[in-house]
Amino acid sequence: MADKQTIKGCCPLDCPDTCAWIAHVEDGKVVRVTGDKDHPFTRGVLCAKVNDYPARTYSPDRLLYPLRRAGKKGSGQFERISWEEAVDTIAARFDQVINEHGAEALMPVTYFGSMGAAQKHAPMRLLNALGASDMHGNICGAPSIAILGDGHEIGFDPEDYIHAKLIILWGVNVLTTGHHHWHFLSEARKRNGARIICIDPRRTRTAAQCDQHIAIRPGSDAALAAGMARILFKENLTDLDYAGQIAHDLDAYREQVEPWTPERVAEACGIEAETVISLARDFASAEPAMIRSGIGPQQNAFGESVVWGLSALSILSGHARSKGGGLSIFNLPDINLGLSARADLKQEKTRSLDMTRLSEILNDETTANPVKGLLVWGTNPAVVLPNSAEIRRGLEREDLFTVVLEHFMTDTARYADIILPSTTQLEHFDVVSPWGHYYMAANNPAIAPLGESKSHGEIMRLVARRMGLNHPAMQESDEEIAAAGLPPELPLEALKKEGWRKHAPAPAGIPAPDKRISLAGYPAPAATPSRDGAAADSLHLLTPKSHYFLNSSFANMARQQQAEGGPKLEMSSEDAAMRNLADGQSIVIRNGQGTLKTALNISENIRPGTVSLSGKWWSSKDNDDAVGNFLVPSAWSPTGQPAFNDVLVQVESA
Ligand SMILES: Nc1nc2c(c(=O)[nH]1)N[C@H]1C(S)=C(S)[C@@H](COP(=O)(O)OP(=O)(O)OC[C@H]3O[C@@H](n4cnc5c(=O)[nH]c(N)nc54)[C@H](O)[C@@H]3O)O[C@H]1N2
Ligand SMILES: Nc1nc2c(c(=O)[nH]1)N[C@H]1C(S)=C(S)[C@@H](COP(=O)(O)OP(=O)(O)OC[C@H]3O[C@@H](n4cnc5c(=O)[nH]c(N)nc54)[C@H](O)[C@@H]3O)O[C@H]1N2
Ligand code: SF4
Ligand SMILES: [Mo]
Repeated sequence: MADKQTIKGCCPLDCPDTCAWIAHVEDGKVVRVTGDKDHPFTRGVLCAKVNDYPARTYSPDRLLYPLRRAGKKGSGQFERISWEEAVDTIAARFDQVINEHGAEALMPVTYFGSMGAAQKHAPMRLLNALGASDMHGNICGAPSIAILGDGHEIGFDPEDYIHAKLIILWGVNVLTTGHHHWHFLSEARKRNGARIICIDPRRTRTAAQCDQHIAIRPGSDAALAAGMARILFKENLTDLDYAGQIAHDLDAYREQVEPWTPERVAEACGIEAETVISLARDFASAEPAMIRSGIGPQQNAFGESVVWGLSALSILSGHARSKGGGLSIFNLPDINLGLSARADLKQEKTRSLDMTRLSEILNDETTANPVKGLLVWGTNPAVVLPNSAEIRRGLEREDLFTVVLEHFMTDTARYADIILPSTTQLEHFDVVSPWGHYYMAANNPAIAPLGESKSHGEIMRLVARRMGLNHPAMQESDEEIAAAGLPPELPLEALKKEGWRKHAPAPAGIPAPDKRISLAGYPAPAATPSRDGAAADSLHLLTPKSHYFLNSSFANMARQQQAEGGPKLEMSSEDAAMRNLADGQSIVIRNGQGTLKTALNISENIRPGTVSLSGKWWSSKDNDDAVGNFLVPSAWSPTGQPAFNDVLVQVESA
């Protein structure tokens, strides 16, 4: 008889849903993972990306041994070495960088490949103790982080979606990017007859399930929000009593939106004036209405104008004060797992580098203190950052010593000097804090690490010991590292045993008069700057999330690749006819930044003038180099969001 066990764990990926899973172990092998039936979001199902997660863990392509570069950077040629040799090399090279250039010449490059506190933050503990440069910047939703910092409410308990009477899905593809939220939206439909309206240049999987789809021109959402606010003011559809208690500049805001007549909005957004008017009225009259917004509309040169505009609608209408009303972008438990990184270990304040500007950081030859050593983990910058060609050029530098912690030979790992094999979520302990609901989750390891893979906590401990760092924090266990940010009311032991526990933040309430916020900070832009001087036949390129990949994760997995069906550019039949292009044919997408070759997919699901290349494909897999970020120039919004969705291209037959 097989020895069977079930282990409570959770998905580590950068996704709003943070599912709780059960790992089914038979004779020491995970045979499957299933969603936890009792978890209020997971409800027994994972998703199209993750439901075969053991295939990732047991993949024949998995990196299981330390590797040293044995060819040109980027060539992917490596040789196996022992852990001892790998750790010795890293310690010696980091020491050399510190002695010759100072510790700030070491730079962390990390994102949310794993959102687990230990996987995400343990390596930072090492760099903090060494006095390396700090890292900041957000490649995902910088405007949302900025507006949070300014005191706006951009989240509420998504379990309250069921109370909404009208739901606007504003630039979010829920059924692909966080499908467990759909349950609560459709519950609102069932209970209250709530209408669901989707605003997206593409007719997505989500838009197809909505009652109304407004195929807006990309980059014009702030104009629509301003136009709606103008109607709210004009038709007395505002809750000025409430709004005045929240914001201090209602008059300035009213003036700011005054020029946005329905006709002008219609022109900017490529929609009907009637649509603007009815949307504003429907939104105002529902009791309550909610807006759930995603990341797509923020990823342009003025993402702040979008999130500030949506927050203004939530406040002016008064919906923010009702259960199930208001704005939902990030729904965050009030917990700071970042404490696991132990910033307090730094002896002195160090400079902080913006990871979204990695191409500049690596290639700037004039800087007084260039980066000479990189520690990369939980991210694939050669694929996910703008200006991919320049990122790769920077990573090729012979004087740069790069260490990458990875599961697979990603495009980034190919540029490493040393690659260390990381454990997957089935092989280590961790704690995950979600960004789309309030259920904290623990991940118990289901099996021992495969091959010679190690958790990031273990890697930190090894290198720290070798480098003579003897602060007790440098030898804490993974569980201790993961628990560093847990509050007393959420003890680690309880979380481990129960698997997950809700930890909602306290309600925001009405601020003191001198703490009121501003609505008028980021006006809607009068015109889209990237269109100035653009050729008449330019198309607006979007690079949204794909259904079967999680950013660039899983783009190397056979099942997910097959389901995704290969990289293809989605284009309207109108645009294809103008260019004499046929469905399925090979095409070239180009702009001043770069050139890509893909297949063409003629589709009625995208508005004319806009094209879309979904999925973060790798160039090291046979897929025509369809790395969208070869076409994305270095451009940022005012608070530092890379403008991934603010790109113009030309398309022609290959
Ligand atoms: N399957 C899957 N799920 C994921 C991810 C994944 O890669 N794959 N990634 C995860 C991550 S990191 C994140 S941040 C979330 C993101 O979740 P979402 O925000 O839902 O994802 P995106 O595809 O970036 O953008 C959503 C939609 O915005 C639209 N859009 C683009 N530009 C504009 C615009 O100017 N205006 C409007 N109104 N719409 C616009 C796109 O067409 C797209 O359908 O998803 C998470 N979940
Ligand atoms: N053009 C364009 N660019 C984009 C976006 C877009 O929509 N369009 N989306 C942006 C957004 S929203 C985001 S969030 C970023 C995402 O960018 P990233 O955070 O870089 O996301 P991934 O591409 O999934 O890369 C994560 C890497 O971490 C690795 N990983 C996962 N778990 C572990 C672990 O436990 N240990 C180790 N060592 N590695 C692990 C995976 O193998 C993978 O290579 O991309 C951004 N870039
Ligand atoms: S990627 Fe998201 S939806 Fe899929 S299992 Fe992980 S948390 Fe759940
Ligand atoms: Mo993201």
